[in-house]
Amino acid sequence: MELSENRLQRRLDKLSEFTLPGRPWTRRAFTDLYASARDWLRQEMEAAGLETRIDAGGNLIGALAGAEPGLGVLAGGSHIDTVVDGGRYDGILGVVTALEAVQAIVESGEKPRHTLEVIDFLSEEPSDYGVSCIGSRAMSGNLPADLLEYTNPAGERLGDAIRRAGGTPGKLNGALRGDAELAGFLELHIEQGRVLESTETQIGVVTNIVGIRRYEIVVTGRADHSGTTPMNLRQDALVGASRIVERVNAQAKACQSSNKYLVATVGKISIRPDAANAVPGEARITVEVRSDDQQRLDSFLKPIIDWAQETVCQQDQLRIEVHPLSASQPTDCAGPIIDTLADSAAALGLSSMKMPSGAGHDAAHIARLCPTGMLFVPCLDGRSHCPEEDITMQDAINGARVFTRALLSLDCMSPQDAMQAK
Ligand code: HGY
Ligand code: MN
Ligand code: MN
Repeated sequence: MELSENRLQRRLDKLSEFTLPGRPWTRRAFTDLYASARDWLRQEMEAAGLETRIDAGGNLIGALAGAEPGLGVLAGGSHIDTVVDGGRYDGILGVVTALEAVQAIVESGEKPRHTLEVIDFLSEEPSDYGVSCIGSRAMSGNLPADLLEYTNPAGERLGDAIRRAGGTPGKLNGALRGDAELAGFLELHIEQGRVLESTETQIGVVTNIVGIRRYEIVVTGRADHSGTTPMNLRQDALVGASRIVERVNAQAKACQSSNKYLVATVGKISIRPDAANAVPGEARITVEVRSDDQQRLDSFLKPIIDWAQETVCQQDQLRIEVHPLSASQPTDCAGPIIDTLADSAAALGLSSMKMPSGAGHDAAHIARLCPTGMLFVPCLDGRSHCPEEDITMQDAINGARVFTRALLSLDCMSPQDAMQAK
């Protein structure tokens, strides 16, 4: 059974062409550009001999029937949406690799025991509706009805956007896959950090994926004329928000420890009236906290809000509101899949190391449904979520070979073994 490096490269190149002109790489979920990319991908899946469908969560799925359907589905995939001005490989490497692996199996004439699925999850990146991992949340029954009411800046409900993407929002009141329907899930992804590159390791085998909390904090003061309002009479919302940003950063630095991972970021800010000659009356910031420890995740923000109420708000007569946006739990990958990935790398003569993922992934949600594993390949200088993101084709093909070998190993596992991986 042979993987085609040329076809892998061709598909990566073609999928990369679906980007906003002059803003590589920007392929935001729910846009026409994204719909065109998905339509191209669907055609590639069908040309590879897969049956395609869009599930109720808006996920694009290509399936190859197995010889023993009772064994359940082995799936692989990732996402093809990007952040704004994002990277060329974040997400698409996992989708294109899963498609290449299954197409190579089709071309070998071998019939897999399990049904194999290639999945492009809807909107993995934080969307304009304030929610990320929309398709994998939906598939795992973690997209509650209140999130469907979130709106984008144009006022469209998330539920309507999912319908526009081919999903059925009315059917999202539970997991979209039955118990044990999925026997296992694998996701190949670029590392988005610099551990593999700095240790010259070819493959990362992911042990666990951080949990993520995202909040919007709205600071309200009073918009005033910047020229006629004395400094001691201002209620400057941006000054207040800036002090909270500084506090988030300081508290995250104070939380650093050798055995627990925690990072916090304020990556988005908007102010009103947003004019050079107006004192800001409102500032909105997003606070994102990531950790492998549930208790640290849950307890991070409250001390900051309490401090802000007693200081920032009192001193400058400001008000703050905290709106939780989304949450994902710290997730362990399945031991037997970790071992299968490590064994596959070794069998191919590739160096590997076990490591946590500081990035969130669809795999973290699918792990609620079935034994799940992830593997990383190095990316240049650890850069990601920026146009400088880059990998070598050798690393891409290394990842594809390990992914494919692990998929074949899992396919030959007996159902009992697979179930033990839970
Ligand atoms: O934000 C993340 O961790 C992922 O790259 N979407
Ligand atoms: Mn990303
Ligand atoms: Mn990603």
